[in-house]
Amino acid sequence: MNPEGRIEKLWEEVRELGLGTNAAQIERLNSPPTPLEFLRHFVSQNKPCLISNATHHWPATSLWSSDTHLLESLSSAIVSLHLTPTGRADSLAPHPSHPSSLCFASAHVDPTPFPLALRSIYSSNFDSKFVAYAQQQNDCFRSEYSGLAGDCEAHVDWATEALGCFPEAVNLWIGNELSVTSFHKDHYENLYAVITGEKHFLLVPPTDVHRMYIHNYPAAQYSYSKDSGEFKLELEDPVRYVPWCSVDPYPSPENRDMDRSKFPLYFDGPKPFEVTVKAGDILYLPSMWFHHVRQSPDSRGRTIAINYWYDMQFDIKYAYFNFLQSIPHPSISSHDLVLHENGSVGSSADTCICISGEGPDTNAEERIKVPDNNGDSDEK
Ligand SMILES: O=C(O)CCC(=O)C(=O)O
Repeated sequence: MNPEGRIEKLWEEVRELGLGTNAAQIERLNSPPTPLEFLRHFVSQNKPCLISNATHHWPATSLWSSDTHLLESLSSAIVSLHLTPTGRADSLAPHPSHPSSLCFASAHVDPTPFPLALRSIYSSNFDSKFVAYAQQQNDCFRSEYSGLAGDCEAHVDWATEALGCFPEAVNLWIGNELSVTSFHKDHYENLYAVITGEKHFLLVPPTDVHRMYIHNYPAAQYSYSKDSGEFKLELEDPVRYVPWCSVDPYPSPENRDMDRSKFPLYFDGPKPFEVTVKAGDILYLPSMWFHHVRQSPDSRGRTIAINYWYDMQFDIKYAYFNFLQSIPHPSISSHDLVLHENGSVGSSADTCICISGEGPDTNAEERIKVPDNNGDSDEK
């Protein structure tokens, strides 16, 4: 079998043997598992699951259904509001000086009184000057949103017991349907709970890393001027490269054909696992799984979620993943032109070599939200 066929066989076998399914569905549980079940059937197998009826005992499920309690509890809180022109933060955007190539664009982060932040999220629409998403990730629930501490559990007890540690970070996410999170992976075990509205995840196992076309992109940041109501996208100085997934699973109609031909391993390969997380559900999103996230708001126009990041084990699975990622896929060549550090334009494959010296940086393409103890780079 040629190397291409062997990698494809791996995608197939992981679905058949590891995940027990070829259908693009993950396992569903009607109530929380015991710590032992969770550890045996899901964490140790790096296998996602969706748990219904997982948060009905949390005060947040009733208290956050209107804004009254949120506004009272956070009346004097200053929160980090992320502003972008389109709702796509931490995603690829046209390079500011070479629009035919791409850069990795981060949001303008605006420290904002919570009542104003909520109003800005409500007023984000196709015609507004910006799309606002409260998506600060550095453990924001326990800092910026500490006024809501009593509304959700401090940790997910069955996960804490299974994983043998408390969460490293707890984050709150408030947005509307315009905010989309692009494909990436994290070095955390993620317990993701939706309180109101719905989140739509696409999940791709770590073994499919070649299908995500990870390349190094120069990092850039939006800055928003309240006076002019305009955004400027500027490259970081000195230049910093961020390895990021190139695939947009929902390309616009005008880009569809081009994207399908640029990323055939993704579009012609196995379907991603699709899961909608509803109010009351918790998604277990295992470490290293690639995920893309969209959202549908509740009747008031908001989606609110909280997630718990637990440290992952840097074990043999992690070592295998790094090994797999270091193997070039024979069919991935120089489709994408990206900018070299010296300003010349070259192939993305070249760029990886020219930046890291050792092929793609296997530790850097996830969004690192908290200072961590594992020696990974801090991208945000
Ligand atoms: O909810 C979102 O927009 C993104 C969530 C996410 O990427 C994560 O929990 O790692």
